[in-house]
Amino acid sequence: MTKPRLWITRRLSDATLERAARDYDVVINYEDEPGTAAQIIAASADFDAIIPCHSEHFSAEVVAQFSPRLKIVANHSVGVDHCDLDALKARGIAVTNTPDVLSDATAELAMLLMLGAARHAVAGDRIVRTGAWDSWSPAFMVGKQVTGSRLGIIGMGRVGQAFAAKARGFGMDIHYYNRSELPADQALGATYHKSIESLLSVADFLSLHCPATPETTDVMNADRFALLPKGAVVVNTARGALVDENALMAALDSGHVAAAGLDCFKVEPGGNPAFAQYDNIFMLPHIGSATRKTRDAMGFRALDNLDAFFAGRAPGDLL
Ligand code: 8YV
Repeated sequence: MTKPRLWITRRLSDATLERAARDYDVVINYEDEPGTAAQIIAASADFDAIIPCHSEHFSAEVVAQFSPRLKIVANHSVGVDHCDLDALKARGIAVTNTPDVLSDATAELAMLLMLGAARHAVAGDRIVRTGAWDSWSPAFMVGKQVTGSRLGIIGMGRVGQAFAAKARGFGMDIHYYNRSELPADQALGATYHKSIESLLSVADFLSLHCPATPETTDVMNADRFALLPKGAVVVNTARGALVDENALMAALDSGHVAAAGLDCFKVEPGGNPAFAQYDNIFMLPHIGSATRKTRDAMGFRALDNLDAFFAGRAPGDLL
């Protein structure tokens, strides 16, 4: 039987690429540049399947130019805001993602950002690294204590719950907003808020874990930042689209928000150059899921979805 033809748009983990080469007639983009619209459109004529990352954009305009060969887009990501799902479905193309396997890695990074933002990681690192550390005082680099503080989580899905589990280890009092209240065995004592506004009023620390959709664009805007307790710390490991970046800077300028930890930005790659002047923004370049273990698991999950599809079964992560 001829193997399905597969395009892997980026350099995935070695184990993933080896397994893909064993089971598929695969073309791998070892150059690792993001796939352009023209490449994606051309691939729809040459391949039965694509494993893309969030760096390849399947907009309605791109999908409208597809040839009929492409049958499945098996994303190597949990977020699918780079895909116009309606347009893909309308053409009968199956779409899958990779939930679960990246929850812990992303939650670990959220914890790093929360702690780093709360405790002056950017300024502290620089002052030691540059040899500018020439004094000490009890009032020096005093931060905000995480232990015992109230944590607000927007989006209590898999990653939100994984972050809550880690935050419980820090003795945090966990509150959340979600489209629906979780059953007790998942909420594990976390307090449900029916509105984002109610959640924000208690969020000494706020962490965003919801998908980017038209409804969640700029979910943290000027009005919402104003509802946080003074001195709150904001963490975003989800998507840059969730935060009005000018409103965040205004809240930092006024001191209403004390610090932020960001792994995601409106513009990626690159981020927001205006953030560079803020020592109280601890930034990382969208590496929430970037651990060896998780990269292998994401690649294998995408391949599991493809295997099921080409064996005539419904992929486990069919959207
Ligand atoms: C990845 C992500 O960096 O899964 C997601 O939605 O944003 C990250 O895990 C990326 O999408 C890998 O393809």
